[in-house]
Amino acid sequence: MSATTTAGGTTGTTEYPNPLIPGFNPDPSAVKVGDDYYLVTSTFEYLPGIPVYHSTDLVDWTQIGNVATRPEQLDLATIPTLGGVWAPTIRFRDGVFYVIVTVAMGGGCVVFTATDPAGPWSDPTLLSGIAGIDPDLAWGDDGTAYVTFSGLTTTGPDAGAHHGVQQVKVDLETGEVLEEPRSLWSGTGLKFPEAPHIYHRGPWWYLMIAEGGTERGHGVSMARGLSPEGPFTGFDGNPFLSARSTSRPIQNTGHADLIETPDGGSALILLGMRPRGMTQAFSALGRETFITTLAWKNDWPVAEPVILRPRAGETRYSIDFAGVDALDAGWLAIRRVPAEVAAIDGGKLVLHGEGATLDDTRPVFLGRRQLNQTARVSTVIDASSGTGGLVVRYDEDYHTEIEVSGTRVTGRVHLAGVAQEWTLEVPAGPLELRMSSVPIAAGFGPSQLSSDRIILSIVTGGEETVIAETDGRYLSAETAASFTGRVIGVYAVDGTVRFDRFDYVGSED
Ligand code: 6LW
Repeated sequence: MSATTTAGGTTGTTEYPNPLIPGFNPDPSAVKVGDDYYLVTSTFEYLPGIPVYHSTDLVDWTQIGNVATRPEQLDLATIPTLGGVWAPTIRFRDGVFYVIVTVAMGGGCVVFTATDPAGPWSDPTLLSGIAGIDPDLAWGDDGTAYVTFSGLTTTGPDAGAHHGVQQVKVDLETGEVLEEPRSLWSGTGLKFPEAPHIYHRGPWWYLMIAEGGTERGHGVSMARGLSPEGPFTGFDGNPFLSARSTSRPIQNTGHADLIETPDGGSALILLGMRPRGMTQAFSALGRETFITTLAWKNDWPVAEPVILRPRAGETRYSIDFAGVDALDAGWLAIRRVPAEVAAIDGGKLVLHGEGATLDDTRPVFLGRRQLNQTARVSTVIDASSGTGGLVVRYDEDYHTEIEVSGTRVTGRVHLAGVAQEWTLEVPAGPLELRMSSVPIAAGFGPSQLSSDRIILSIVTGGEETVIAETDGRYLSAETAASFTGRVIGVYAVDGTVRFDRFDYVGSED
């Protein structure tokens, strides 16, 4: 099976499905090469870093690999939560694919290259003179390589300072920055001008940015000039795209990249969130990738609002480890690559605990993105010689799990250092664990404010036993104050823990 394939359920190519790439896939960037599209997103403390998705119609997408698959490509071992891989840009020139990205609170701005976007990708080239985030890569008509970035400093004594949108010329071969950063147009004055991209279209060079912050005030603004270095003049209609203060089901829309559609038109690929609850307060999945079409009027953009068009039917996959000999590209581990924490042996997924729990920053964990608003993940665990289980995770402070050690089962909710547990004894032997996200019951009251309910259950002798049911709002991007999204996976704390399968079914109910 391919790691992640989103297909079908479309309503015509000018009405693209949204979310375009569901689940924790923020800060998208895409490039069109011939009839092929490649798209990358942020991965923060997770590895492999930077998934690469492929499409030929902007509708159906398949994950074809990841940029950072080797430990030597990204050292995230001690990266703080919230830090790590922020906002890649993917571009193509003269047969070479480039991904430029910031390792925030860590190694800084780096560039990876590949001739095949499925990989392998190169080791990183550091661009040491770029103290900012959201680097864009573009070439002038004379071949000059420009990096345009958001001047938010994430390390050192200046951490937190924001110098607006800046630009430098670079030597991509050596990583040398060839000048001091120049300040460019930085939006209409809303906070956090970021996600800059420059484009050459007709007589104009366009500078498109996000501003307002990645929360509900997020928006997309555009400026234009006659040179890639500016000066740029802002559009009177900025921010020309935003969901702020609307009741649209897709909120936080921003951080866009401009792409040519198969019919020669224009579209924006951007991030958004699908908060649920009566006041649209809680987004279980975090920031996902969306798309909207774009028209041009007097050489200024006119964007359609980002319309929710869920793909029809369920999302369903089943991974039987007896039938696979390698981990596909959709698996995620924390601050180290999957091969360092898990292996397939004897037809089972085998994890060896190291004593770290899910409250630690480097647990033995292997997971996958929750892709739908409601979902159920089940696995069959053999914890006869170890301790481990099934968890839905935001980070080391926000997780909910079913843990098994021998015949003892513990349901646990851990929220910002506070934990509640439920325990029971079960017969020895393999045990099915289930983690379910279910919709809130209909009504108009306090409980309808939340996003979902999370049900922890086990199946013994064909009977499902609910261990606990908890409020899903505490595993949402807003509550966890997280840039990532729900990741559901298996883990080991000590000893050896084996898993037979990993089954996912989700829908947009
Ligand atoms: C990303 C930046 C942002 O680099 O968050 O809030 C960072 N906006 O555009 C991580 O997603």
